[in-house]
Amino acid sequence: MGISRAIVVHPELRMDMSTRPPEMMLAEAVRLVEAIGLPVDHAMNIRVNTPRAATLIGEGVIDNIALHADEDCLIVINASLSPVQQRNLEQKLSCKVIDRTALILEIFGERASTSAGRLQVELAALTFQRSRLVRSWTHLERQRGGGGFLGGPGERQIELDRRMLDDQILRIKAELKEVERTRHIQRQNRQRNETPTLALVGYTNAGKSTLFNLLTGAEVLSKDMLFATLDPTMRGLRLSSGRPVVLADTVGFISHLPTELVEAFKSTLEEVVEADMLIHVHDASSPMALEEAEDVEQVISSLGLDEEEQARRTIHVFNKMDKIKDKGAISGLCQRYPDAVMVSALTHSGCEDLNDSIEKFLARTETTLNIAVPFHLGDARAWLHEHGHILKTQKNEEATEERFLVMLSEANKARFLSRWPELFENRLAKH
Ligand SMILES: Nc1nc2c(ncn2[C@@H]2O[C@H](COP(=O)(O)OP(=O)(O)OP(=O)(O)O)[C@@H](O)[C@H]2O)c(=O)[nH]1
Ligand SMILES: [Mg+2]
Repeated sequence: MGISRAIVVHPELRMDMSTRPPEMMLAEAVRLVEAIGLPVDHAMNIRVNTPRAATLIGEGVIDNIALHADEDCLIVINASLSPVQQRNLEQKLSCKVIDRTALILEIFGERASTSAGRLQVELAALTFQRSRLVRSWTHLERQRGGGGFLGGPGERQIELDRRMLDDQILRIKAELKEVERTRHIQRQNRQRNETPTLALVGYTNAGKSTLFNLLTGAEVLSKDMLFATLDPTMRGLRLSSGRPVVLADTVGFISHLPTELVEAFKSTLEEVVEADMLIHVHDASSPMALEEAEDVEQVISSLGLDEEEQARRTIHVFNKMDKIKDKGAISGLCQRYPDAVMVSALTHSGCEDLNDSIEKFLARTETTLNIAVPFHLGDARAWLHEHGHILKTQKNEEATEERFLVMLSEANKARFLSRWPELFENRLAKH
């Protein structure tokens, strides 16, 4: 029989500095298990005053779990287990036991659908496995009988496992490099086009994909499930002023995101933080919205965007406002992010405000030029249409020239200037 149901245990560890109430942590762990399609039979919070080296949790609790468990059961411990602890628990309970990191890896493994995504998950899983081999060195020491196909007789199995994992890790890293090279070229092309890229970031289930679909008309899976999205999607769209931008939807974050995953997904995530603008989507209806925001900011910091740079490049969106009956309930969030835009991706309320806020943000990094282009310079006019954000055009009476009120990024302004310097002589005026 395979595994058909799960028991979730959240050990409340005293050294855990988390500000979240344990029942919230437990509820999130249950949702993580549901994200791999397993029904949760029992969920329990347990207080662990002295973590046991051999099993983490005490005998009494193990007996209690055993009352509900059988071999069709997966036991999920919402903490980090050492390989020894995991093995001992499996022996005592006679069923499969995994910890939070293994669970999240499992979800990612199910979701990955692009080749890059699959490689990244595989890399994370192998790194995780390898770290466990090293840590459990003294406990997992086994001899492999002679004639094993993996190596000479008498060689330690663990060394073979380690070597095999290292080989696989190297192979995957090489494959990933190739994928990254292609993506890098695509990114460079986008940058050359100067179409600004906006990336949706946020805690898992905040509503990023719903908002993405609403803004772009795409049909990315949005679902009431943790980690519905794994692989990034990009779509072009026009803001209401007609200005083109590229919007990116991507994987959501969670508290205690396994470091192996952050490391393996670094290139995907770096692409996110390299966007010209980050749209941090908050689930305003979550009682843990502030803590979730902190987790998101921490992951982004770990990718190299310090607090100041993040603040400069991010706008905040409070989503699911349709669920908020009393604004007092989100006063903490409002205090922390006073300029946030309030929307509901479900009822579409606040979308115009979001549009305006994006336009305003982009305008901050651009200069507005008022420039007259002689009619015969068709290529200059076409260039402005392609690369600039045109606010207004007007032909003169004789129809010999067209005046543009246009917003250009600094880089594009320099390009235009070097190509058509004559247009700037005596004509350039800051709007
Ligand atoms: N009530 C309400 N529900 C919303 C809103 N926006 C999204 N949802 C729901 O929230 C759930 C999660 O939405 P997604 O768009 O999949 O969230 P996500 O941020 O992309 O999540 P991951 O991809 O898992 O990180 C879905 O059930 C949506 O229907 C909203 O404005 N109001
Ligand atoms: Mg999503």
